[in-house]
Amino acid sequence: ATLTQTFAERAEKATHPLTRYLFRLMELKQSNLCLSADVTTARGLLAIADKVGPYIVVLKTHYDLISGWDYNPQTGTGAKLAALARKHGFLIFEDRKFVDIGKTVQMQYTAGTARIIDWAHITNANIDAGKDMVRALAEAAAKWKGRRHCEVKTSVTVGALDEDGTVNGVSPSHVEPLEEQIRPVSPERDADGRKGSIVSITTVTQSFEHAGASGHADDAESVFPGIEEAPADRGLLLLAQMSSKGCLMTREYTQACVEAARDHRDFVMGFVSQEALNSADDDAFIHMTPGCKLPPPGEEDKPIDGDGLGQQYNTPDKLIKGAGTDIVIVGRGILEAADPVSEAERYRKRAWKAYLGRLGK
Ligand code: 5BU
Repeated sequence: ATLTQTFAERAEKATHPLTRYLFRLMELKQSNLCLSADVTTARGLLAIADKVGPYIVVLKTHYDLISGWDYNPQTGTGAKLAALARKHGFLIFEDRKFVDIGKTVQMQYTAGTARIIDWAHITNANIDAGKDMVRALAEAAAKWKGRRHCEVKTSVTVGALDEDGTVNGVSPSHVEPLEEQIRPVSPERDADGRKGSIVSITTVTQSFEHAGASGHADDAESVFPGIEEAPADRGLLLLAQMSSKGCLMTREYTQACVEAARDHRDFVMGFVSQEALNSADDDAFIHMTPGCKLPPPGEEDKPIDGDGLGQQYNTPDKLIKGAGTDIVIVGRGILEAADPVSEAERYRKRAWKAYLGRLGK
């Protein structure tokens, strides 16, 4: 069923609000292209996102290969990327490939330096460690959603820790602190910041209006005026198959991903895979596929070599029309072109044509 349905029809069937939004975006922009923005600097990332934004529906990142990433939640790289996502109408997909116990992935998703959940609409997970971690990530996303309307109040206070363990000089506590870090600062401090020490207290009382969660009137106007605001949701793609040579993911593993997706329809948007995995009743899920490259213009019949490091490539036609996936993910094919913007447009046209071909149009 999936192969013959339009993205507009699937927008109606999808259970996840972000998937519905994405399918509508695809129809509106006539694009089923994702740029894998594997550049090495934050500045380069923002520049390419702004230039290629009109041609794509998803921007895929690996934040950990980017130098100069600014972690400030309100003015940093994630927030700037989210503003570009609103401007051009695309979703941000951090290709983090979470794999660990549930508690750890929750923390990696929501905390630490990058706070992926704050700026990435979509992330992905490898379920080798067992599917409970999908539930763990889903719970973290639900909690995040509950908090997002709050404003942030961060304050740093220097106070003294009393004998009884209370801190003098704590910042306003009319709202429940999300986090409070009490660090000893005085030279004669006790290493554990125990009673009598001079301490510095950082209180994050509320979470900020999360990047990417809403639109703002002051954003530069989009070239696609019909674009709606993305819903304030977070979604997960399950890493069901990989593009690389000798990939060890078995059929059983891939099938387990399909089952885990069905168990978490409110959080799992679909799959990163090399082919459509849906059965007839599941066309609500979306498939995104890396390992995509076109032969250079004018050399259409030439085979496309891998990169010598295990990556294998297929054309948009083969992936979308042949294998039934929905979105092609292209990195170096676009990034290393002499003119990445016109190359992005070439990929967009090809991928869209492959989709129309699949529909028999
Ligand atoms: P390329 O330059 O188009 O080869 O980049 C492909 C990107 O997709 C790169 O960021 C990989 O980490 C990512 N990728 C992949 O190549 N194959 C996979 O199966 C998955 C991700 Br999952």
